[in-house]
Amino acid sequence: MAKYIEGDQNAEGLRFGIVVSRFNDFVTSKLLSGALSTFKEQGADEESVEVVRVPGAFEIPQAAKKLCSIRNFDAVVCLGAVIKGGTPHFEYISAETSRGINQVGLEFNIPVLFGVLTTNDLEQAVERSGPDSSNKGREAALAAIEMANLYRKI
Ligand code: INI
Repeated sequence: MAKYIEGDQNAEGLRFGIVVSRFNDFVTSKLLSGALSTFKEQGADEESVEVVRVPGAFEIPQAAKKLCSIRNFDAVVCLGAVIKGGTPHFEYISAETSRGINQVGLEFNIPVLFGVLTTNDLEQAVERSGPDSSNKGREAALAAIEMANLYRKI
């Protein structure tokens, strides 16, 4: 016999922060739409979701850390798009962004979700930011709701 603990996908009464980067805005704005509509569909109040914009993916962990330190969110969703170019720049930005986002969640004991696309090309980014369930902003928002409910139960 064991007791199982897991979160559900009811967002009523939960507070969410979203950090979204402006770089590759034509993709990140769609990730943001996917996350916002998912929070709404799952029952979150509009005023319980706050959106913070930063210049690029590299700045996402910094803003997420600031949010976690001064606001009382149940979860923070990070959204961005790092698209590979011809130089090693992509590797530095994507590695530091993912590492930083993970660190913030562990440091503050708040679910901090990774909705940052790291793709080889624009086509892959577009495929993952469409209006359907493949939208990674939507996926990150659903994971945020589940984790926020899980943290309340543990
Ligand atoms: N920022 C991104 O969010 N995506 C990218 O693809 C990207 N590329 O390719 O350079 C990018 N660079 C900017 C970076 O995130 C910082 O904003 C900048 O270096 C200032 O710190």
